[in-house]
Amino acid sequence: MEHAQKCLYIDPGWVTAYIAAMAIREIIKIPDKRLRLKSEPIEKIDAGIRKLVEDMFETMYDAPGIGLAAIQLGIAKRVVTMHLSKKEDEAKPYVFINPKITWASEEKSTYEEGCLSIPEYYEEVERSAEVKVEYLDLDGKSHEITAKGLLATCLQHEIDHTNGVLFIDYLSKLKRDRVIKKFTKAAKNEGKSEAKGGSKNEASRKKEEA
Ligand code: K1U
Ligand code: ZN
Repeated sequence: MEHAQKCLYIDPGWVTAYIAAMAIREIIKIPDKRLRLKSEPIEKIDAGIRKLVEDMFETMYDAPGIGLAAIQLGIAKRVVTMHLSKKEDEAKPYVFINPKITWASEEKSTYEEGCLSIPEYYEEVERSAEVKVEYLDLDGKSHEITAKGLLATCLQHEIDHTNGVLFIDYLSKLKRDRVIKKFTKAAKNEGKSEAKGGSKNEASRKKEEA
């Protein structure tokens, strides 16, 4: 009996820690107005910021995506996570706190971009081929990175998010209006079904499916 009790005992502290570590958050989608906010700089890298970064990685890998800005989780702080495809040279997890473009090349390059806040919509966008970006790491240490290829594209896309800019802003008004209209209609329909069938978001639906 004593043995059985020992085997069944689960430390509640460990369970709490385990649940706290598993946090896939909801990614907000257009036309959510929060995506147009200018995010605030991080003054102090504390436990809250470290937990936010963990959750951003979980959410980004789950989506799946190669980059994420905190505002896409509805949090207007200048924090970006990134992990490019394994095929790329720069394939490692990156955290950029208060990222700032300090130089952008005149030379341009075009890439077919996507956005987790505008799912399943891809369009070619022209941006600087090379950029220099200053940022802090999770220890508050300052760095400057020189990026080209997908890393340069993704950095510009994510830094745009921290300034309330979306990749559709670089498209023609016709294309932009068309995609905004489509997502506005979808959000309204979702609102109607939520009223009928409860108000579950994507994150809680995924949790139930798991
Ligand atoms: O910021 C975001 O919305 C994430 C976005 C980043 C990005 C992609 C392409 C060009 C610029 C910026 C994405 O991750 S969209 C999804 C995506 O590109 C992808 C997903 C799985 C595997 C490979 C790529
Ligand atoms: Zn995006």
